[in-house]
Amino acid sequence: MRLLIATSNPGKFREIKEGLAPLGWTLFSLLDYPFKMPPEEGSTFEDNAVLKAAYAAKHSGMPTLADDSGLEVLALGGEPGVYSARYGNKKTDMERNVYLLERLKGVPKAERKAKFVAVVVIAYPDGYMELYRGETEGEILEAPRGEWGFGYDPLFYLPEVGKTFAEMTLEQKAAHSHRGKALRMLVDAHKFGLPR
Ligand code: ITT
Repeated sequence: MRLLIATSNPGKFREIKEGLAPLGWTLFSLLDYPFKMPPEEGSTFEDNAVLKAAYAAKHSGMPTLADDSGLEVLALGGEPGVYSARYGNKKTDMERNVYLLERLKGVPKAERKAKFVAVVVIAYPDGYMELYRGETEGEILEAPRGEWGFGYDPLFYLPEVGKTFAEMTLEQKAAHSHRGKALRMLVDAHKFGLPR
């Protein structure tokens, strides 16, 4: 299958490409179809993933995958959630990480639980859609650790692995991550046949 990956986030693109590799599909990016994506106005990850995938499928005429994802921090009532990419109106990953640490100042380790969520949607030009959701629970550290990944990865710690996402290889992150889980569901559905 030929599939457009409608994301402008290079970190996500790399992980999606890796996750879909077992299917052997031909992947395209927004560099191949340079149209402007719509504003993400939904109040859930599902709403935004559907909005992005359906819009890009309509404008490209191709089956299109979109990923809407984010971090939910328990002590902050689920913030930043769907606002993860623009938390505190900060422009860079580094600034958003600093802002998150400020918001969590004084919150003890036991209360720094957080969850990453990824919703991956494939929209087809005829309106058919598939939706997959993956979640991973962890803790927000008091200082960043690790060089890899993107976004909040240096602050997101998995106690069972003893590493942040930013200290993991691409393969190790995929084995544990919200996005890895959603993509494995997609791959299995396509390997074993979708009811369509
Ligand atoms: P597209 O909409 O173009 O795909 P985006 O980065 O704006 O790119 P989202 O609106 O889904 O995508 O925002 C997701 C944000 O959540 C992302 O910018 C990161 O800050 C954070 N995030 C999501 N998955 C992550 C991951 O695996 N590791 C670290 N941060 C992640």
